[in-house]
Amino acid sequence: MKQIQNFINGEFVSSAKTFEKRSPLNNAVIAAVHEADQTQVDAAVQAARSALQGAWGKLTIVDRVELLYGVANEINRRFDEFLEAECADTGKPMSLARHIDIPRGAANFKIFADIVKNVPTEFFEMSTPDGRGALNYATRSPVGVVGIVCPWNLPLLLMTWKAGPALACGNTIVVKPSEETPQTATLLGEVMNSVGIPKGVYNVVHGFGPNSAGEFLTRHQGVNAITFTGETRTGAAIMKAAADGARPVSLEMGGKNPAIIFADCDFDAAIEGTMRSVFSNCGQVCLGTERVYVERPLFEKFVAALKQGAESLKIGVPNDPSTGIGPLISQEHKNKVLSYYQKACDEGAFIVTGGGVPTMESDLANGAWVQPTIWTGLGDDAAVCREEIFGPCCHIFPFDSEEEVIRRANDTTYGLAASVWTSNLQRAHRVAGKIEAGLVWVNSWFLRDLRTPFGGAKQSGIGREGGVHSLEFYTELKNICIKL
Ligand code: NAD
Ligand code: 6OD
Repeated sequence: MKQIQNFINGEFVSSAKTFEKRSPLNNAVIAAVHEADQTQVDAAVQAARSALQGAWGKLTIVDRVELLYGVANEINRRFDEFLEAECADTGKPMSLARHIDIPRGAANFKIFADIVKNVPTEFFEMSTPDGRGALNYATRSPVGVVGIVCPWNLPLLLMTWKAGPALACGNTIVVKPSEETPQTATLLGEVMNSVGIPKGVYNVVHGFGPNSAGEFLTRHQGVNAITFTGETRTGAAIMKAAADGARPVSLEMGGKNPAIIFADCDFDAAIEGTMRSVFSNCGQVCLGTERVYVERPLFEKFVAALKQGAESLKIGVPNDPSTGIGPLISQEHKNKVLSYYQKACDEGAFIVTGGGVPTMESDLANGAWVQPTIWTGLGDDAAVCREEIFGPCCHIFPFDSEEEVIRRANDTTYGLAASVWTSNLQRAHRVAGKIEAGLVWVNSWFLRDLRTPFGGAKQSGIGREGGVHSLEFYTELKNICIKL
């Protein structure tokens, strides 16, 4: 049985207790994961503190970013190992992970190293009563030991999206990967050692949330700042833990994202983009679309085309190049998604397509498979139209006016992302400006430039990361005033 250990102070470390990692493809146990106890989390935080005060803290920015370029290169050199590990844990199509997850894992180190190396500083000259003046300039120092708590949907991408900038800014980190996806964070430990990142800079503790490594880490007073991606409910619990010691948090949380399709859109592009935003990664993307609003004259044509797209997706295993959609992450998540499929029926939805479990070959029969699903006919208040499902499904509504669709799109406790499809430039600006979300795509979806701010409005997030916004979280700014 494959053993997935913790990575503490540059060493792979076993725990007294292990838990099973099961394959989403067939529910078979694929690894034993070592669950860090309180003592091991203490050791990881202590190792991170020592590295901060030792070798890592003493490096110049130039030397530090060179090491991080090395990490990016080494991920690319060991690309296939990361790909296999990520697809084994998640069941996602290799074609997807090859183009999104693993390249972004490397890019998150390279791009934030570039940003940190090139960021300018503030400088103000001031006059003083004695006429001699003073100079002010701001410096950035690391915040210290950063705790990173991660979800399972894009494991390497989302962990390195935080590890990259945190390390580039000179911090040391303790990562708690999702219990569902322990492998790539652990493999990254080998990379850190092989490129010469000092011991204790990067640590990984495995386990669950409450009364396990997640809670031990976020409650730990040796952790100076906590960055989290996951469900809104969990983010709220982490915020409470961080209040003890008044420690800063960055929270990237859930969404119930709208797509707004105007009748003047490029139809094929809108279908292609909406297909990706609903079904990519089996619908397990926080930025994905679960509510689709289509201007009435286009409604029936759009529903028919999305149905055809959904039915043409091949449900299959990661290494089949024709696979368009894999399984959900786990049996537990499958049960949750299927409970929403049932709720849609109970609430009287019209099932355009899907709504159940596909028939799979016998060796895959126990996997976390569900059908891509589209509903129409429900009101805005139905549970499947208000609550985040995080599965390959959406509800499509008709709308009649711009004002109406903006109001309905904003009628949610979430505010992560939206996409707007129109060929009218003025309308694009107007609607994008009024949508209550951290991110609005016009005529696209998941186009990411890592220099831009990323995060959620309302209950989808607290704070922004990306570009200099990451630097705001991962550094302490200090103003130095020199009297001349
Ligand atoms: P989750 O909140 O269940 O778990 C996330 C992580 O938190 C896991 O590592 C888990 O072990 C840990 N955790 C759980 N309870 C904890 C506690 N009390 N204290 C400390 N740690 C705890 O989320 P998930 O199911 O892994 O991921 C899916 C969710 O993540 C969805 O809601 C999705 O929208 C959200 N998400 C958001 C973004 C974003 O950028 N906004 C990105 C990806 C996923
Ligand atoms: O692209 C990113 O940086 C990012 N944080 C994506 C989040 C996807 C959510 O599932």
